[in-house]
Amino acid sequence: MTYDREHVIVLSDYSFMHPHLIFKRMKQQSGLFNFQKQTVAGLLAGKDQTLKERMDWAKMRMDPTDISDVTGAALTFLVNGHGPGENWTGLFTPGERVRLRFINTAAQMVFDVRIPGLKMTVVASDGQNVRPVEVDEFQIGNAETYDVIVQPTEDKAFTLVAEAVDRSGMGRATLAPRAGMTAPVPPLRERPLATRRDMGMDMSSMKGMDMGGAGGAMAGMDHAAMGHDMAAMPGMAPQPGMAPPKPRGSDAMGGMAGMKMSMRDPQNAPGVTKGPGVQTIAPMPVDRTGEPGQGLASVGHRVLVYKDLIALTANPDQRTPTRALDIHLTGNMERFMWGFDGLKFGETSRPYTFEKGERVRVTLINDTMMAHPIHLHGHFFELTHGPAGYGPRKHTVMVMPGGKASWDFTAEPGDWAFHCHMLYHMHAGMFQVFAVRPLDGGAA
Ligand SMILES: [Cu+2]
Repeated sequence: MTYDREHVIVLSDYSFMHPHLIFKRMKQQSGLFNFQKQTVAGLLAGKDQTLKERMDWAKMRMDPTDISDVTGAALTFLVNGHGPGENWTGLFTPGERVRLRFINTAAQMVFDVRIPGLKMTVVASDGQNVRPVEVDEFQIGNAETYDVIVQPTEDKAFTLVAEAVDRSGMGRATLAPRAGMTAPVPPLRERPLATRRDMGMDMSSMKGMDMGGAGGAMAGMDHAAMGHDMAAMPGMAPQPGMAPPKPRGSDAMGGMAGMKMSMRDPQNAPGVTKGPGVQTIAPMPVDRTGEPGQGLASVGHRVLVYKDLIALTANPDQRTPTRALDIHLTGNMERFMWGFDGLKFGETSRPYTFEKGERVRVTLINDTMMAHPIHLHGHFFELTHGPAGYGPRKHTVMVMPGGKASWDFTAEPGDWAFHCHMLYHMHAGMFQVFAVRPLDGGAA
């Protein structure tokens, strides 16, 4: 798409504390930086969660306000290296089409970006062109990039808001015809709370389903054939309205109201190594790439979702994957342990291995209660939605809690880092190697 000028917008989070000190403190006491815990007054006033919900959370020893583990209490949010008060300003001449190239370089913070009064037309993500899509706001995970075009026609200033996903602060800048101008800065919005959907146990998709009494027709269904294994098979994605998997374990399915699901049932994730690093396993993870990010579900304007992204030109490799691989994102928030498939990077974990040129469908399943921006080096993978051959090509995808995200990729020879792009999660062990062999030249 054509444009008259461009500005690179680098979002970051800065702390005066040394990262090792932040990490140590989180290890000692997760939630330390979460100063937004719910209050008894809030409970009595009927705000936030009900008592029952809160007790459910307490039983799991987790805190639903833990949307982000390092917050504005320890961080300052910067735009192009400038704090909110410094007001970095990008200039424009009214009527110009201005391309803004957003990059989230933050160590830990995810941002929600908007420019009140201006529509943003998204034209690229992770450096790859997409069909233009007009939005009012988008969420940007660590390492993601979005290019948007705006066209301010009036001779006035606009505030560029990069609000921390946990609403603990914001990065702020200005777009204006002349330096020194400002526009109103909106207040921080209400913080999001993690939901049952984030726990991968939302029942709303089951409405209208015939449960047939206690267990009913579902009783005989095999989870392995109905769950993520099936979703990971090319051309076999579950259809809307299709029965979700029957959770295993001792809890019988006694109809909707009495349904219980365990968030610790290992049979819901046979490939995951069980241990202290796995606090929860989403019993019923769903594809959430059509949903706005946490905190953006009801903001009253159009928010970008991954399913809006369609590649502008056809993808170079359109072969059907010959193999499906599930990778679980696992963690223990209490102990600040993070990993893949229950293992942190290191002694007991092994690289994921691929053959050179192999076409593989990877499904990321988030068993934790936080979103993770998962990043693969050396490749662009294609999210699996959209017209055949036009899945958006990306190097980083946010996987929502209790959610899944699938992508196809063509393995390039080498050893490639594969990790959560939140610094402290990666450092804690949410890191692995994609080992693709043979190397060029035939070496093993
Ligand atoms: Cu992470």
